[in-house]
Amino acid sequence: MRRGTLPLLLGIGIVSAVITAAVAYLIPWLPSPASREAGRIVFVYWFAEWISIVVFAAVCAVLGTAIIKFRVKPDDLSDGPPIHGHTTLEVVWTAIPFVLVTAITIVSAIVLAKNGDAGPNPLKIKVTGQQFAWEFTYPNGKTYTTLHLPVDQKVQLAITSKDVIHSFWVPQMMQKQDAVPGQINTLVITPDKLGVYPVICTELCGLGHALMRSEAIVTNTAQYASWYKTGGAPPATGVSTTGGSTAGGADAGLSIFNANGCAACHTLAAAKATGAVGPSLDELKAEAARAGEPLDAFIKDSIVDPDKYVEKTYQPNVMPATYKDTLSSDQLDQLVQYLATSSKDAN
Ligand code: HEC
Ligand SMILES: [Cu+2]
Repeated sequence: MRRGTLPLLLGIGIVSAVITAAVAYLIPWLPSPASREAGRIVFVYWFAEWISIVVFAAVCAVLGTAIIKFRVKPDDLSDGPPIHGHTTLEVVWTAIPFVLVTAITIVSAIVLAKNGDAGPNPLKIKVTGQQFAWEFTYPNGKTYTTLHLPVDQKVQLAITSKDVIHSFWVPQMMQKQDAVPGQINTLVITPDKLGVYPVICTELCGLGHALMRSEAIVTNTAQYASWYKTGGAPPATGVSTTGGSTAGGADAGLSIFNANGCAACHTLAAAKATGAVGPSLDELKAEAARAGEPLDAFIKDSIVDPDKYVEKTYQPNVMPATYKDTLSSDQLDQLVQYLATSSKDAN
């Protein structure tokens, strides 16, 4: 070995390792985990990250040293020495990556198995995606538009969709699971940090996709229990229960409006909705007059058969045509009444 080669190798290696480790640690690449599953995923991430940092530093050290120490002199036109392989070196550079990759595989497999294990007694919640809203149905049969979770309890989500493929994601809980019509996919989460986290649809599912969001509210066991017992009185955020045949009046209409993703595309002052994909529902009276129909009939037709009358400057085939199947006739009536009254108030 030429003089000074070893210190140079070590020097470049250490400097590269420090720089990459700083980039990895000082920039917050990942949200801080809010579930045990996410904690394990972060562990796998750093396990692979450290291996990568060491390998990267080793490559930089060898490359840098070769460039600095073994550069040909400008007028040296001679051939290098003939080399015929190096068995030890080849065994080493095959064995080390083999061990590292196998280690990552084993750690990932263990975490995957643990993260998929719902345990003997998980809280089971049904999650339903539809254009463009989420619904969460609890063991007592009640359905909400936000996901309430008790801290430190294993939860098994059974995820499905009413129309196209969506995907359930809470960034701080890191796992994603597709919501596929006709199929139930499960996801286990064990929230371990109190807080309110976004629920995001992470599968492009149509025009309202970017607005297909909800909230996961993680509370302590006592708060959760009282929320669950009182039938989930509407939280301060203004989101309320849906689907219950006990509910009635404007509240029920508003809930149906929110639970069915109408707000993603329509503006409606009464619901604090500001969607701009479809016409403003504050102007329904004028729109019904233009279509030449009585208000209630116009609203009902527009929901059941959106392309029957298409407002000028808007496109057909944008509003989902599935509401006639997904809304019960009670819900449809409540929704029509709600829209008819809200738009009258607005005028
Ligand atoms: C993907 C976006 C989208 C969603 C979700 C959506 N709509 Fe629409 N909606 C539209 C568009 C675009 C139009 C205008 C074209 C048409 O009439 O089909 C429209 C038209 C309407 C009209 C007629 C208004 C007029 O002036 O012609 C009503 C009423 C209406 N929607 C109600 C609803 C209700 C209630 C929901 C929820 C159950 C809903 N929409 C969900 C996009 C949407
Ligand atoms: Cu979606």
